[in-house]
Amino acid sequence: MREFFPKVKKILYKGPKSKDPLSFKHYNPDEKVLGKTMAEHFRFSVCYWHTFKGTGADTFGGPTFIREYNNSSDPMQVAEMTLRAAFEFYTKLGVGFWCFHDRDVAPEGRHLSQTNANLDKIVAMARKLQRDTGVRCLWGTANLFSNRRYLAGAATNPSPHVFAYAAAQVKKAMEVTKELGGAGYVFWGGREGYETLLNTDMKRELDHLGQFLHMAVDYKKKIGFRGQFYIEPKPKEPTKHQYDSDAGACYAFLQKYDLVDDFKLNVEANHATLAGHTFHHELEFAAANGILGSIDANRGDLLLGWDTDQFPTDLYDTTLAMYVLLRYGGFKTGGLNFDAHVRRQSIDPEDLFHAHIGGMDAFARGLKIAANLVRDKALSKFVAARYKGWNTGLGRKIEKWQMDFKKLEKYTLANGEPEVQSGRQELIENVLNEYIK
Ligand code: XLS
Ligand code: CA
Ligand code: CA
Repeated sequence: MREFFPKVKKILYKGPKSKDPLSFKHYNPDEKVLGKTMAEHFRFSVCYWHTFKGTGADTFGGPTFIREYNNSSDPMQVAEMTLRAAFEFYTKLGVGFWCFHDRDVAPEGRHLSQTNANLDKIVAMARKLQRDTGVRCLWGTANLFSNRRYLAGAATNPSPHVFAYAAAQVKKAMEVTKELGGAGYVFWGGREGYETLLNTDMKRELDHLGQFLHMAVDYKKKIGFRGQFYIEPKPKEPTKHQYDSDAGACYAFLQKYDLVDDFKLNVEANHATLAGHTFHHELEFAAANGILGSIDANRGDLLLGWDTDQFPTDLYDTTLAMYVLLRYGGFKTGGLNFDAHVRRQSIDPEDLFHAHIGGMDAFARGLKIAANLVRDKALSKFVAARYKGWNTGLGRKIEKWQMDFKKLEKYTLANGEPEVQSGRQELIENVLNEYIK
């Protein structure tokens, strides 16, 4: 069988002292942390679009990556070679999952039925490769943003014909995700937003989006697809404003349109920072509201205001992400998908491995640190002390709905000024630093 990454053998865990750059120093899939193996905690996934379809192009210049699997003028042959390369990559890296858009894996034909036939052919191959390698599909999705027809959005397009096309595309993408045994299906807004409010009927667009997602839920039930649906928040890019702007906006939208039981969130680190939040904030908000589903792991660059989708290397980020996950019981259907791409200058196929190894090791370190924080109650003891007033007396009565404004006034008049306490922020930051080693 032809190899597309001949210079790389299976990546093994060789421990923190390893000098081999193509080895894991911290990610040891079988090592147990708080009762679960690392592989079970993370459910690592590689994304198809950046990793195998990324070219290194930016707005100032064309492709910089030369890949063997792109070397054909026949788009279906490219699709087949790319799929083989992808499964070689997953196997050598040792990840259990992959994610894809319909249009990443198979090219569009001249009309939808041709496009669907192309997709069917590649999906049949993918099914076989999944069976042969044991690699599973974490989630699938439809690309409703690259084709010219979607320039003004898909479900929120002013044209009902585009709405219909998008529905047909999502219908097919759900069918193939089901066929691949996908554990989930993602709806990322793509171009669901606006460039200017001057030409936009926002209320109508939001209603259409709600209706579109209901149709997806209905169809899911109809075909018996049991994967989890996710919405992926992102505030801007490509549009000036995207309706799914952050976890809070998505939660409000899901509640308003009565979709909250059918969707969870796929939280992406870089989208959090674009929204002016930390990754930690978005995860905590989603988890606290019971809608944390899956994670797109990457990082942005705070000096650049756009979606750079870099590989995660920051131990504070990975630690705090794992700290949220551990406290809320970890992934059920979701996983940790590297929605990240190597930089334009990282042109060698091996750079794809270095990038993923770094991300997986950064999360493995984050998990171990977070587990120590949980075990020692290093942070939670401060939180518990800060809120202890709610466990007894007045606090308990309020939480039990035994008080009202009149009774609270009576209490205040009788008890005078409340005591104030230190928030201990600097002390807690020092404690966290002691654990991040
Ligand atoms: C783009 C998004 C996208 C989704 C899947 O910014 O991250 O890649 O994850 O459509
Ligand atoms: Ca993403
Ligand atoms: Ca992104």
